[in-house]
Amino acid sequence: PHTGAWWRDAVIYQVYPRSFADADGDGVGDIAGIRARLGHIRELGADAVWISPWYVSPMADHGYDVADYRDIDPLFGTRADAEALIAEAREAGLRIVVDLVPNHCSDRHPWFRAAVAAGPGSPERELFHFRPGRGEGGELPPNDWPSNFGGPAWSRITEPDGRPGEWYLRMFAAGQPDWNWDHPAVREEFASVLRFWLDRGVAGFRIDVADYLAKAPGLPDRAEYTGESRDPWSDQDAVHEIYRGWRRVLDSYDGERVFVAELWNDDPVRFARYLRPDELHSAFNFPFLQARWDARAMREVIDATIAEHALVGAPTTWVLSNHDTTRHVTRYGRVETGYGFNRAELHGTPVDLELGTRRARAAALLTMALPGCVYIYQGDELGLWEVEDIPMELRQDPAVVGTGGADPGRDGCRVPIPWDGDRAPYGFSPPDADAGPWLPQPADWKAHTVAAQTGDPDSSLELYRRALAVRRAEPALGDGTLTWLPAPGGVLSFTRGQGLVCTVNLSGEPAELPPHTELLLTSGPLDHGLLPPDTTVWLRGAE
Ligand code: ISL
Repeated sequence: PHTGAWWRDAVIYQVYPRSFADADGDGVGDIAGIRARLGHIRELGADAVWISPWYVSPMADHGYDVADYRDIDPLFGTRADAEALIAEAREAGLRIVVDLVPNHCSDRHPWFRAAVAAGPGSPERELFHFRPGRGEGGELPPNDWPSNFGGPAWSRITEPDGRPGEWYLRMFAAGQPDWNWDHPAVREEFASVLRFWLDRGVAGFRIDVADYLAKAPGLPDRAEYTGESRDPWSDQDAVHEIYRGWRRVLDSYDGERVFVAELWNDDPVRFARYLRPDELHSAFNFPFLQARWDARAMREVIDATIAEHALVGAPTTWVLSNHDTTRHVTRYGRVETGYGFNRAELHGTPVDLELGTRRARAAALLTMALPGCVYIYQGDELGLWEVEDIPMELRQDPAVVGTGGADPGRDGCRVPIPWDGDRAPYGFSPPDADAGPWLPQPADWKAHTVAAQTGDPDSSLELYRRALAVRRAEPALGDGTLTWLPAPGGVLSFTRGQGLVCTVNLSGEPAELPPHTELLLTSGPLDHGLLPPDTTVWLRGAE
């Protein structure tokens, strides 16, 4: 199974550097903190670490607004720290995947500042999407595109002469101007940034909003757009040519480097186009992340995922949570709806944490048994849930501000990791820290720290460690195919070859175990030899 390219069945651990570990005591995580805690990721059994942006940034979107793609923000450390981390990780058998944000930069990026300074009609402005406004005094945005963080996707600048002037496109926050990817200088710059980090030994790139780079020609209003993609600001044909160019850059290295695309597109055919052999190697599986805790829904999305990836020969990926989504313990534990992905709608509705935790454990064993690559978001392994009671005035996500609070934002899944101790900062910062954690940690996290869970056989952490150890040792797990086995309603059961069986009970009733010779692992205790609801078991099947 563990043959061929490493990324076809890797376990990749996502670090959100602000919230992982704070070595210098300013309340914000940093690279020194990651270096000090690499052992945790190693002991967990991951193969690689994807690190959310660590570049120079005013942090309008916590690093997804980049002012210098080749250097590290002082909040996180120095370039030497990053290089040391890459080297140490390699020694520990971990590859480092960095986050690349090519759709937009920061409004403090020198090229954007130069564009503002150079005035309308200047060649500098062509690197971005500057347009005059509509209306008499140009006081209305140039088109009707919406920002992902609420309101129009445009901001108006003050011209060098002090007058209100042109507008620039920014699909996210005002501090994140979109690059004009039609411009050759933008293309050259990013090819050079790729080489810069490849030369420093990174194993690959996670590509932020990978489907947004190319825009429909003329930036038409939504009603006027006649193209084939869902929206004029995303999934344009022209984006594929960009990725073919990037792939050539990557392939000029040692063949061990990988791209993973972040893109939300539920049309399987259009999605698969990004994964063609001369484009990107892999992409996050967001349809799976959004699937309800329901046997039919899960099976449908698993089958569709496998079928669409097989068409292009790309490895499947399985993701349960990340720094943008409500943590899955909470999603699976929604009492009133049974499941919930839409955070704006469901925020604060009752959550059964015990139920959510049981399902999260079962889901973890499911993803680790499926063919392909598994992503773990920091804290998944601790069974952390969405922290929903962060007071409004302490929330930091630009999505909260942009929507006037209609969107509770993503802070609840970004709360700093609890390492040890019985109260905040739970070892996230040193004992003599100058500042508290940048987001408040819950008062009841004492039992959820890494230290508290270590050695406790019932803990989420030990379940993850055991499961990844079995996955590593079992030739049947990892890349390959699966075969569904007959199972009662609400139960999913499949074999991975060599007799390895995974059975998930998504029904409300205890279920019989399939015939087996050995019980390898369960996500929770069996009930008189039966598989209880919301539980997964790994078995050695009877041949
Ligand atoms: O969570 C969302 C909005 O609140 C998503 O729409 C998200 O913004 C989208 O998936 C793109 O996410 C990526 O790019 C954003 C950044 O804020 C996210 O953290 C990043 O993962 C802009 O760079």
